[in-house]
Amino acid sequence: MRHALLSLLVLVAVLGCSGKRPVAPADVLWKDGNQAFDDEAYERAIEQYKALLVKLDKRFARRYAFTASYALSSLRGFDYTRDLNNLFGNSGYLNADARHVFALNSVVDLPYGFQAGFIANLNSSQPFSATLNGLPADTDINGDGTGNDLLPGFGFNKGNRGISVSDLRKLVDAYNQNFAGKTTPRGGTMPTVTLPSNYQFGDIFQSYDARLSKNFKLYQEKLALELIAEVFNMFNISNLSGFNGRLDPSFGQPTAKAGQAFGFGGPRAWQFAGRIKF
Ligand SMILES: [Ca+2]
Repeated sequence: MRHALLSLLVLVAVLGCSGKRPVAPADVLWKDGNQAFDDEAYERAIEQYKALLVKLDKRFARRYAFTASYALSSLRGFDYTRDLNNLFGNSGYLNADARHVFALNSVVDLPYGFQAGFIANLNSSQPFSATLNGLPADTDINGDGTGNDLLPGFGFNKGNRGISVSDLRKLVDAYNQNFAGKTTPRGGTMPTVTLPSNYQFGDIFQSYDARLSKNFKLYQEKLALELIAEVFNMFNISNLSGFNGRLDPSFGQPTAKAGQAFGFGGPRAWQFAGRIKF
C-alpha cells in the first residue's frame, strides 16, 4: 500500500489569472482612418483565460499506470462583429471556451503477456449564440448596418453558459410579442421566429480509445514480434459540431462531425498492426 501511494503524484495548479492579452481586429485598435492608435481600445480589448488544473500521475507499479487530468477553465473576450456602434458591447465566453476538460491515459499488464491501454477524452459543449435570420435590413435591430444581430435577451455566447434550451423558448415568445412585425432602424420588418421542434445548442465531445497487444519471443531475447489491436472511438459516439445558431428551420442542427483522424473522436475505427523488435 505504501509503495502504491508513493507512486502517485498529484498536481494542482491555477493557470492564467494574469494571462490577459489585448486582442482585437486592427480596425478596433486604430482610429481616424488608421492614423492614430486607440490606446483606450487597446486597454479594453482583453481576452482572459483562467483555469484550475488537477492531475493525477500514477507511475508504472503493480502492473498498471495512469495519468488523469481535469481542467476547469474559462476564456472570455468580446465579439466585435455584433454591434459596430458599440464594439465592446458584447462581452462573454469565446468560442474556444471549454468549461470542463478531462483526459485519462492508462496502461495495464494482463496475464499471459497481454498489455492493455485505454484513453478517454471528454470536453463540455462550446458556448453558443442565437441570431435572427432573414434579410439583413429585417434583422438589424441595433441599426449598425449589419444583419447578424443576437436574439434580444440572449446575449453573446450565453447558450450552454447560463441560457438553456427552455430559456430560449421564453426569449423567442417575448421577441415575437415585443419585436416581430415592427420596423427596424433600416426600414425592414422584424421577422417572426418559429423554433424547430428539436434543437440543441451543442454536443459534449467524448472519445474512448483502447489498445490490446501481446509480445511473442521469436529468438532468445533478441527478436520479438508484437501484435497490436486498437479501436478508436469504441462506442462510436457522433461528436456533432457546427450547430447552426441562425433562427431558421435548421436552427440548432449540427453541420459537422469530428474528423476521421485516429484518436480525435471520428467514426469508430479499428487498426491492427504487427511490430518486429530486435
Ligand atoms: Ca445589427
